[in-house]
Amino acid sequence: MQHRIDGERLWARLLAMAQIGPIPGDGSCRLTLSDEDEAGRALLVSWCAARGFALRRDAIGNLFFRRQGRDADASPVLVGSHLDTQPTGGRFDGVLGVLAGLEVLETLADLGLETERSVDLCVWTNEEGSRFQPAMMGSGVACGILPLEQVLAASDADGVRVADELVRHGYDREPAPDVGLADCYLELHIEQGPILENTGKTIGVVTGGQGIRWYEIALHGEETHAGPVPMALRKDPVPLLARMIDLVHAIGGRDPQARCTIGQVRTHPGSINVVPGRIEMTVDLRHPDEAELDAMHDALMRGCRDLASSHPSIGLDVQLRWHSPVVRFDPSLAKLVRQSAERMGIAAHDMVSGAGHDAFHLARRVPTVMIFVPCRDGVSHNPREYASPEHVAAGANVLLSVVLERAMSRG
Ligand code: HGY
Ligand code: MN
Ligand code: MN
Repeated sequence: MQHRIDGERLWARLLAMAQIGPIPGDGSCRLTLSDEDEAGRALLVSWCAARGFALRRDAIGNLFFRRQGRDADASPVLVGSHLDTQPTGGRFDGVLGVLAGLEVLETLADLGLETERSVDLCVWTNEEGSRFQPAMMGSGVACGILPLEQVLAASDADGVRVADELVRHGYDREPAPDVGLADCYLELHIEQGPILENTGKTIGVVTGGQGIRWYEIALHGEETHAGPVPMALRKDPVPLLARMIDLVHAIGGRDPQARCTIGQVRTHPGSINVVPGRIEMTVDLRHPDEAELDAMHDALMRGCRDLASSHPSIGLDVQLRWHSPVVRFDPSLAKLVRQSAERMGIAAHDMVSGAGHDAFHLARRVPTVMIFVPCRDGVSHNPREYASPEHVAAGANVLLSVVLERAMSRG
């Protein structure tokens, strides 16, 4: 017998969560550990408490809701994702994986199915890395990849630290479950790209994720008046910024699988009639092949050295802030996803994730796989982000099927 989730309940939950931190255009803004993020978490806590799913929290604010299995000693099956969003985020990125995970727990409870293994719903703190860097912070700490003290000290643009926000919201250093003891980790997510929609497939069988490198680059010149000083006498970093932009996009254009993004450019003091004394910019490089990502890194470092020497009056400082290596997910779990979709007559497509996810960290500790569903026009990190109720339900049903495969036996 093939069990099914309650698609209407899941869709209603997605719309209810979207009421928290709403922004124009049907989007969401719940920045990590903001009041909106905390309100979204509180709503989830209330839903889970109503079903008796016991909550545990760790020192970085990750949430773990457990539906107890028959064998308390058996390694649990983990499902989940994140609730924090980008500043101009959508209603599905991360939220779908969390609420589909809740829907799976509730469906198991509605059916009265006693699983051998416990099933834990995980909500990872700061997946987005927008307010606090790096991204995938909570899962990185839980997997022993990011040092707790380092991320607690991370601060936002206003100098507020992660540690300050955790204290403000009443998180304390509870003993964390060791995610390394889990049987597996399963994450449902919107694709955030155009492949599934363009191929007409409903389920993405995600076999891995591309590598990511984040950089912070500072260009140092000298502030001066925009009027009296001749161009040749200025120490204006803007011409070098133009060369840097060309360099980064030349690197990103080196092959169709390479990605480069300059997400932030800030001039200081940022006044219309002051030549900037300092310019800060960020660079995000990605590639599905680690050696190619290394080559992109080398090209960026070499290019920065060349530009620094051709602009001797301007200081150029490059910092690698974060490196998430190329990741491979578990082939046997990918096979379960493929078989589940096939059994349900749902078209599936093997693919690699372009976006980073908490599953990238989990995959370095336990067998892990992701399940994608299409998002309209491939758009995400945008209020326009949208996934249909049918695709949402299909993804959650495949998630339920794989959870049952893994949780119903100790095999
Ligand atoms: O950066 C990413 O790919 C993810 O959205 N944090
Ligand atoms: Mn996400
Ligand atoms: Mn995201």
